[in-house]
Amino acid sequence: MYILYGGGVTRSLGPQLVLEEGNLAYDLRKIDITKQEHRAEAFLKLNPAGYVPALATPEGDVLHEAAAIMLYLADRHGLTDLAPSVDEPLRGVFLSRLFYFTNDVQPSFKRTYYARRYALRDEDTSAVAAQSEAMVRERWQVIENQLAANGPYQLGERFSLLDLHLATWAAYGFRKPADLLDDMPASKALFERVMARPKCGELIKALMDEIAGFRKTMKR
Ligand SMILES: N[C@@H](CCC(=O)N[C@@H](CS)C(=O)NCC(=O)O)C(=O)O
Repeated sequence: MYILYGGGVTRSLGPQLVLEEGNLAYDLRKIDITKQEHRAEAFLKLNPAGYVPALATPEGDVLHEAAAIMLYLADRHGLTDLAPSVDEPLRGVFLSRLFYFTNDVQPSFKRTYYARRYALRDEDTSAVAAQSEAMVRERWQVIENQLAANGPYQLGERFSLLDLHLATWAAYGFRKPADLLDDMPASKALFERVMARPKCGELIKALMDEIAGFRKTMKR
């Protein structure tokens, strides 16, 4: 049995969607980041990086990094409907797109939420958030163009966990859930396809509701 740490407004939903799509047994343990539980001693013993999500494997290893967890689950359980296997030529495009998102899109996205950490002076926080948002849009446009030219999924006709991963990030939006998609029609169409999947729609909707509530109390 896997133990997934996260829940609430966190991005544990990416790994959770793979667990659900793969029919894998898991227990979800809530770590409340609004109460700093991700920096508490007990959690740091599990994941010294102090972030959620984290996944404890049946062997007792604790993995972190949402995309790595998603890929690990797909590979380990032979979920080739979620990730091309290592001997498939398409694996190269798949890895390239996954790493592009985690290395290039995600950090700017996260900076929009934690702009305060990056501003040298309090009064610069909004400018850092605005600049980070512009960077997300510019980097996301690369994906949008790929989808418009060769969609509907990131691997063309083939659905994969890339699309689950993208949907969880899109769900956050900037000022309200999923607002980034207002200017990205091909990404929006992909998001709607993911939402229509029986195991995904309700969970993504629940995340969006959590985010909408969280935004009201959140300070950048
Ligand atoms: N690179 C990590 C980032 C994880 C991350 O930033 N998680 C957020 C919650 S969605 C978190 O732990 N935030 C708390 C913080 O940064 O202090 C991943 O992709 O899993």
